[in-house]
Amino acid sequence: MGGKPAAASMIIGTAGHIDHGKTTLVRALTGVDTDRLPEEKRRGITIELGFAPLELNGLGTVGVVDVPGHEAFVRTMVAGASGIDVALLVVAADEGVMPQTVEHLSILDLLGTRTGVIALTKCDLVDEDWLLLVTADVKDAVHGTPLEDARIVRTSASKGTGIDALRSELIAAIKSIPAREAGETFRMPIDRAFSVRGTGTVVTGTVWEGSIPSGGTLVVQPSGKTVRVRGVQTHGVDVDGALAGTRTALALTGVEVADVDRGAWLCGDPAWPVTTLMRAEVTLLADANHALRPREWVRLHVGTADVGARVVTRGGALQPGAVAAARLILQEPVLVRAGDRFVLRLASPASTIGGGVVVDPLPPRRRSAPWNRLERAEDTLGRMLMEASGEGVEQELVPVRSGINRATLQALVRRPDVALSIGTRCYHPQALTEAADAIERLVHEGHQRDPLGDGLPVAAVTANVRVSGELAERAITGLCGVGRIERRGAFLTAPDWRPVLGAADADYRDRLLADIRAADAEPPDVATLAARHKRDPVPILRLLEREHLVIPVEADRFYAAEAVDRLVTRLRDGMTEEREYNPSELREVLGLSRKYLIPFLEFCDRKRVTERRATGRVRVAPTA
Ligand SMILES: Nc1nc2c(ncn2[C@@H]2O[C@H](COP(=O)(O)OP(=O)(O)OP(=O)(O)O)[C@@H](O)[C@H]2O)c(=O)[nH]1
Ligand SMILES: [Mg+2]
Repeated sequence: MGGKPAAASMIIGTAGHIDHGKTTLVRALTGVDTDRLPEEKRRGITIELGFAPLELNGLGTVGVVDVPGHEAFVRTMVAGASGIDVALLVVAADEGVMPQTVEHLSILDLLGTRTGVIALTKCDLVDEDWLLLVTADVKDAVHGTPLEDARIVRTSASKGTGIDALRSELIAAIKSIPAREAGETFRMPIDRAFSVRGTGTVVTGTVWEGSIPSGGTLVVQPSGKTVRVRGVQTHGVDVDGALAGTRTALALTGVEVADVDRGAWLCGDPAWPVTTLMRAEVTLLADANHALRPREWVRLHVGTADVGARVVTRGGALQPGAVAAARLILQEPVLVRAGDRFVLRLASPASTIGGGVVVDPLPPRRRSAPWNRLERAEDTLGRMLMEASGEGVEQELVPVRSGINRATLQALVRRPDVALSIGTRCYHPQALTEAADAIERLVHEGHQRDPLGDGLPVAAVTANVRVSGELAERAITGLCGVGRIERRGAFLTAPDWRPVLGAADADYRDRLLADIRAADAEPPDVATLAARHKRDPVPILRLLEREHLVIPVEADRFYAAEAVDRLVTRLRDGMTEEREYNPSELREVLGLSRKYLIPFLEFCDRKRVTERRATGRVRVAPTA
C-alpha cells in the first residue's frame, strides 16, 4: 500500500436543476468528466452519481460528488447528497430558479447540510440586468435554508470565467465548518459496488464517521456479512486507511458484489444492530402540497438506502409545514444512529415531502412514546436511561441510541449524577434508588404476608421488580451495607427480623412439636398433621426447622432432631467399617418399618452417614 497522507476530510456535492451546468462546472474545477456512461453521453444528462477529486490550495484534495438534476433521478441525488459537507448549488443564469433547484435545496436542508456556495452558471448567455433579476430570485429561493448566506459566484464554463473565484469561495466554506468526529465507529453507506479483475469486490462511498485501516474487519449491513478490507483508495490513490469525510474505495474479501449494493452499509462494530423501528422528529415541507395521512406508506431515504416507511404520529394527518415526534416503521432494516438525517418522498407522484432526524433508532418495541430531539446531550442520555429504568441500556448501544459523540459520552457516564455503569450496562442513578426502595418494600411485604417464612428469596427479586440481575445485586448490597435489610443465605429479611408467633401460632407450634417428638422414629407426614390439626403445618414446620428442632428427612415428613440423632448414632454403632449392608440388615439395626427405612437411609446417604454402592451400603467415617 502507498502510505501517502490521507486526503482532506471534506466532501462537496453539487445540486441544481437539470442542464444547469453542474457536470460542466465540476469538469472546469477538477478536469474530470463525471458523465461516464454511454447513455449519459448520448442524452447529455447525468444519470448516475459522479465523483472527482478537487485540489484546493492549502486544503489538499477534497471529494466532489456530482448529482443528476433530472426530476426522475432525485432519489439518486439524495443518495449522493447524504454524505456531503459543502453544497455547490448550481443555477443557470438563463433559466434561473427551477423546480429541482427548489427540491434539491429542500433536500440539502433536510439532510442538515451546513453550508455551501452558489454558482450562477451560463453567465455568458445573459446580460447584466437579467443577472441582477436572477440573483434576486436565487436569494429568495435560499432564504431560510442553510445556503441563505452562501456567496453567489458568476461563472461561465464556455468563457472559463469565475472558476478561480468559485474555488476561493469553496475553500472559505470548507474552512467555516468543523471537521467530522474521528473517534466514532466506522460507518459508510455504499453508493457503488463493482468487481475488479484481480482485486475482487470493490465498494465506494463517503465515510460518514470513524476510520478503518487497510487490513481491518467490517460488517456489511443489513446482510450481517463480515468482510476484510484488502485495500483502500481515495481518489484513485492507495492509502493506509479510510477516514471520515473522504471519498473511499474499499477492496473487500468475503463478499460478492451482489451482497453489497447501493443502500447497504459498512460498519466497524458487529454489535451495532440494524433496525426497522425508530423514533424520529419528522418535518413536512411547507410547500409539500401533501398532508401525510396516518400510517401512510412513504419512501425513506437515509444514507444511500431507500426503504418503505410508515410514519406514526399522535393525532391525525401531518400537515405541510408541521414538525412532529413520530415512530417510523420500516419495511427493510437500516443501520442508523440518533442524529442521522433522512428524506421522505412519495413514490407517486414522485416528490419530496419532508424528512427529519433519527431520535432513537432502537426504542423498546412496545409502549415507546415518540420523542422530540433534545438540545443537551445530558438530557438525551437521561431520558433514555430513565426509560430503560432497572433494565438499563447496553453500553455499546448508548452512542447509537443517543447520537452523543464518544468523547462527550465518556465524560458524561463518569458523572455519578448522570449514569451508573454496572457490567456491560448503563443505568440512570435513579434506577438504583428505585430498585432499592422496591426491594426493601418487597421484603417487608413478604414478612407481612408470611410472618413465619424465611424472608424474600434473592432469586425472586428480579421476577418481582423489573431490574436486571446485576442492578438487583448492586441494590441488595447497598441495602445490606446501610442496614436497611439483611441477607441470610438465599433470603432477604428485614434487619434483625425474627418470626413473630401469635398466641394461636405458638400453641400450634407446641402441639406439632409434641406430635413429632412423641412419634419418635416414625413421625406423621405433613398431610396427616394437616388433617389432624385442620391447619397447614408447613410454615410452622419450616420455623421449627430453622430453630433446628425438626429435620425434613423426607420432603413432606419432619423428624424431631433428637430422633434423627438417635437413629444416626444407632446406625453408625451398628455398622462395621468397610462392610456392605443390605436394607434388611440395616432394618435390623434401626428397627424401622420399610415405609420409613428406605427414605431414612436415603437421607443418611445425602448426609454422608452412609454411602450407597451397587451391592449395598457402607458406613462413612464421620468427619471431625
Ligand atoms: N453557454 C454555456 N453553456 C454551458 C455552460 N455550462 C454548461 N453549459 C452547457 O449546458 C449543458 C448542460 O450542462 P451539464 O453540465 O451537463 O448540466 P448538468 O447540470 O450537469 O445536467 P444534469 O446533470 O443532467 O442535471 C451542456 O450542453 C453544457 O455545455 C456555460 O457556462 N455556458
Ligand atoms: Mg450533470
